[in-house]
Amino acid sequence: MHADIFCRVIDNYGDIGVCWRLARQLRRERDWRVRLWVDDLHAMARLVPEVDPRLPAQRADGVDVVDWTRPAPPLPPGDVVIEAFACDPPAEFVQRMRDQVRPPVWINLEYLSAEDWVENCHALPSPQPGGLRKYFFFPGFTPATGGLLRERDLLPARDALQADPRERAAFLGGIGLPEPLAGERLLTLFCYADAPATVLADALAAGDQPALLAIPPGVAPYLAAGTRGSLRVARIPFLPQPDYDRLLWSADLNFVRGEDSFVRAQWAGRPLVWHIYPQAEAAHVDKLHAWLRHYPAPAAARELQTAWNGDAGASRLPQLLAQALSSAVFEPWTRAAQDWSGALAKQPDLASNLADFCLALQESRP
Ligand code: TRH
Repeated sequence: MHADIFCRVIDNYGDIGVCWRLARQLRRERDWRVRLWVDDLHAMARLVPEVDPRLPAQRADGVDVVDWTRPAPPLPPGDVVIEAFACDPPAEFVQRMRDQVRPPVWINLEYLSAEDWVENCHALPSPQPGGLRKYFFFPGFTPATGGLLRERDLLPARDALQADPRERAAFLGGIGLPEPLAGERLLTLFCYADAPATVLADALAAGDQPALLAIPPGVAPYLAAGTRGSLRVARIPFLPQPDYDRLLWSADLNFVRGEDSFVRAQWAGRPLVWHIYPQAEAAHVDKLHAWLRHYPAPAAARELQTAWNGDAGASRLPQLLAQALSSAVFEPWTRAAQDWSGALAKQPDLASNLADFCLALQESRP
């Protein structure tokens, strides 16, 4: 099979983060030929340092990467065309899709949401001009959705690192983080600019639980490296995607955001706090509550998520942080996070679901 994946980077790193994982997985695990069209190779190069943003076309990890800011070369479409997040492939390319004797299977890979309506919309076709059909493919947390991206070797690699303190220490040292001291928790912070990160830092500094807070570039720039009370702040470099996974596995608690780091923090099997991408008319609040209905954390840890996102109870944030980080809550939260990751891992992953869906559609056509 030969797939074209189209990725438009709207902002930040989540669009390319998701598309790159999918491209690699289809290549590695299904042996598909994959061509990934990206309109911001500079963003991609931060996650995938082997990518050279100056090149119009290149191969990375077996995937053909095409710079989509230049006039599209007249390449024939593959068997499957995946547009990420309704990003609209170029009109000439869609015309070439129509011109095929057997037009490709066309997928719109949608944003992740835990809302109930996703199950009803997943896999629905949408008729397109010229006789084409585009299918909505929704990631999600239940078997009636497309599932979550999870590479075959992900959880064994996570388990190996989590079981080996020397490997963890070597990894943390390699990215320039000091090794956590005995009894000190490692926390990571990846959030949007409006997150109440100062409240978090103040609460950690004032608490009795020692914490080492690792912060990537561009996040909460006002929190400088150094020690204050129980808190040590460390500024870390932006990591290649596989190392960011390892950081999440190594930490005791991950503050994550958007879509892809949010999913990866769930695969870390450790407590997480989600900073959701803000949407018009506060649509993200429903999305947050929908996920919380699934996430089996103790009450204080759940309330912390809404307070962190500025929803009802924001003024209670310091108190909720203290509560959620106390051993009485943090220990059950850690166990619940492991169980949640284990329960999700029983479902098939998104790339496998998507590949099987495309194959079945192909076979069912005349
Ligand atoms: O960067 P994000 O906020 O991305 C997005 C976009 O805003 C997008 O428009 C929106 O639609 C989507 O979220 C929901 O957050 P996200 O999704 O977590 O993506 C971050 C990616 O960056 C993820 O693949 C992990 C990666 N990353 C690294 O590879 N190394 C790092 O050091 C860090 C901090 C992140």
